[in-house]
Amino acid sequence: MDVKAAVAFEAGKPLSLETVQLEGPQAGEVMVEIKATGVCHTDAYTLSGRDPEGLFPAILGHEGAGVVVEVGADVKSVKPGDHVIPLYTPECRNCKFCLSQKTNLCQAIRSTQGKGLMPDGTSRFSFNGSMIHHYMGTSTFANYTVLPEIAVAKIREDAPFEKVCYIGCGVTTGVGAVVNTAKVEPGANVVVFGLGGIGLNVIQACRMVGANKIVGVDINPKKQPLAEKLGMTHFVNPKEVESDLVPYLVELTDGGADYSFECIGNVKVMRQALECCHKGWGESIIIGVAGGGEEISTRPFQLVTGRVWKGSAFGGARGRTDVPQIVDWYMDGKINIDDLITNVMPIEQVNEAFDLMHDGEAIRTVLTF
Ligand code: NAD
Ligand code: DAO
Ligand code: ZN
Repeated sequence: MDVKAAVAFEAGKPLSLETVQLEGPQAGEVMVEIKATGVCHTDAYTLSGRDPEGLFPAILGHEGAGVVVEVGADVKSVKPGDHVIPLYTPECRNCKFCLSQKTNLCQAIRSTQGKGLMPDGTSRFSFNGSMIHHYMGTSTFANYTVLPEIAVAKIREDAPFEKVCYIGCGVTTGVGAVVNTAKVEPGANVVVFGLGGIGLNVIQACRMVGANKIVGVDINPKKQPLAEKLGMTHFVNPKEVESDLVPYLVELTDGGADYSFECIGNVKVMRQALECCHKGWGESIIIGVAGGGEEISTRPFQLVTGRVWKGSAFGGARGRTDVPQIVDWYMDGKINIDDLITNVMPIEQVNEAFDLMHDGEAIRTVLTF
């Protein structure tokens, strides 16, 4: 069938709105009508050509929400009409990783997803007879897409698509890092580095679980008001701290953070995030994705004396299990998504959405179909 899609033909070039062809779902796959999709830094990173794993031509987008319109043979967990959020981290519940219960990094379709293909090694998208790659297994910059059944989370039908699409990446990444990876407990003191689309979700999850001091660190003072609305208790602009930042944060958190979160992707900040943690038990969670080839460093004695360095992908969330719960938290008013969606525009304005993100003004822009 013909579908409308924003196609990334080449790295570094604007997306091109085209009518492309989409084949129906094969066994174990579903076709989803995408109703809304967020635009995230990872899409921009791949489009820029800096992503060593980026493939072109491709249909980008990994933060969507929509409705199942068709299912292939053997699909049991969803049916046409179900509302779903696509998952770039699937949950097969059957691979070694899923069965371990120690990680959310399901590997069932890892190799083909990384090659921009469906599990059978082919693409469902084409343009004038030539293959177009899938992206992150989701390709939500199209009004219809095909995904493996294990890569969709079924959600309640009263949740608005143009809000809950953000749960497909940013919200779950930030909230999940707090509740799944760090397991922040009531009364904990936390420091959050970077108050963008991820860090603000870390902040609001820390408030939700009852953290005590929630310190936000950002070089952009414009981030302060919204971060405060979401639960930040103290704002620190490193450019305005006259002493060294790490001892300043240790002092502010009564001996160090119980938990810190790096939500920028800057390896120097990752070190600060570890070293501002409390001696003996403080845990630092790396969420930000650093540039290819970059390395982190600290003195090993930081770890010998009890600080812990961890990472978190998609908030440690097992998508089919945990995403519906996060949708409920939004619908119950426990987390705020509305204030984080700063712009909504039709897919035709996709390139403007990228410009807004680069300006640093928008937290999240959502595209509708
Ligand atoms: P963003 O650009 O919206 O936010 C980054 C914030 O960091 C901005 O407010 C900026 O002012 C601030 N900042 C930049 N340099 C700083 C510094 N030196 N000190 C303090 N603050 C600084 O980005 P985002 O969408 O929130 O994403 C953050 C990171 O998370 C990115 O690296 C992204 O790739 C990554 N990410 C990770 C996952 C995951 O699963 N681990 C998922 C999605 C995104
Ligand atoms: O190796 O199993 C794997 C895949 C890991 C993917 C983790 C994604 C981490 C965050 C990337 C940014 C997503 C928007
Ligand atoms: Zn699995």
